[in-house]
Amino acid sequence: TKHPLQNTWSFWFFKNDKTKAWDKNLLKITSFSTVEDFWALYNHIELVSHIPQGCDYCVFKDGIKPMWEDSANVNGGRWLISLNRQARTQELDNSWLELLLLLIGEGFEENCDAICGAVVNVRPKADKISLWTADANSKDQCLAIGRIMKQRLHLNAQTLVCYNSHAETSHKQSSMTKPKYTV
Ligand code: M7G
Repeated sequence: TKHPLQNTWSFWFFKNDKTKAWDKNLLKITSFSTVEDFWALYNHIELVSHIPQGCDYCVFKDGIKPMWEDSANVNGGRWLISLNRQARTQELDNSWLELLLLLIGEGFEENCDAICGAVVNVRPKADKISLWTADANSKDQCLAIGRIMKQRLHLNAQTLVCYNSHAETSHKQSSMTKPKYTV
């Protein structure tokens, strides 16, 4: 018998096709709800360090679309880690897997219900790993989640991890937005 997870999760792929609108490139590939089905999927797909530039992987709780507009995300935000190109391959793959295990293993203690999903963006300048939470205004909850993420991804204490609300991210004009929280 398979080992059930607390939640059912969906795996999404963002295909970098500039001829299409952003949301048309976002494809729900499959869902899983057991440990075994998670590993079957993980072992079947490309490591994130091998997917083309401009593409994303997203893993979200079933029923939540990996977009700002989803009702589960609209008041939320994300903890964001940027990894420079030298970090590609090992550190990128390791950190993404570690974050997935935190998600599906419900590693955020009393704040698991606030977790929506996780995204990895493969980009020319810097890859990004982010953890999306439901309520950007719940400061203590956001900070508790951010501290666990920072610790479990083995980021050194000097690395600043920043949280922004999706409202800020979606309205920003430049790439520099003052973080709402940092850990
Ligand atoms: P990105 O892929 O998150 O990061 O956003 P990047 O700038 O490093 O590539 C790129 C663009 O995709 C944004 O400026 C938006 O035009 C679009 N986009 C990204 N997200 C996450 C969303 C979303 O949730 N909703 C909508 N409507 N557009 C989005």
